[in-house]
Amino acid sequence: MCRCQPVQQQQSNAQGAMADGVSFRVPDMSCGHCEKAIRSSLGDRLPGASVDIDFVAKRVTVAVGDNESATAEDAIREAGYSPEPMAT
Ligand SMILES: [Cu+2]
Repeated sequence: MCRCQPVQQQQSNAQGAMADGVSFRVPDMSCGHCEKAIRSSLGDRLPGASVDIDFVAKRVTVAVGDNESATAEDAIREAGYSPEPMAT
C-alpha cells in the first residue's frame, strides 16, 4: 500500500455515468500511483477489460461480468489494496 498524499485533487465527474461492470470501494487507494498499481494488476488478470478508477471517491469499476468479479477483487488485493465489493 502506498502512503503518498494525493498530488492533485480532482472532482469526481462520474456522477450518474458509472460504467457497467463490477465496482469496488478501495479505501486505501489515495493517489494516482495507487491507481496505476491497481490498473496494472487488473490488466494482468483481465487483459482488455476497461477499468474506471476514481481515487478521490475510492472507487474502482471494471467492465467485466459478475462471474469475473472475484478475479477483479483478487487483482486489486494482489496490488496491495483492500477492495470491498459494491452493490451495483
Ligand atoms: Cu498512492
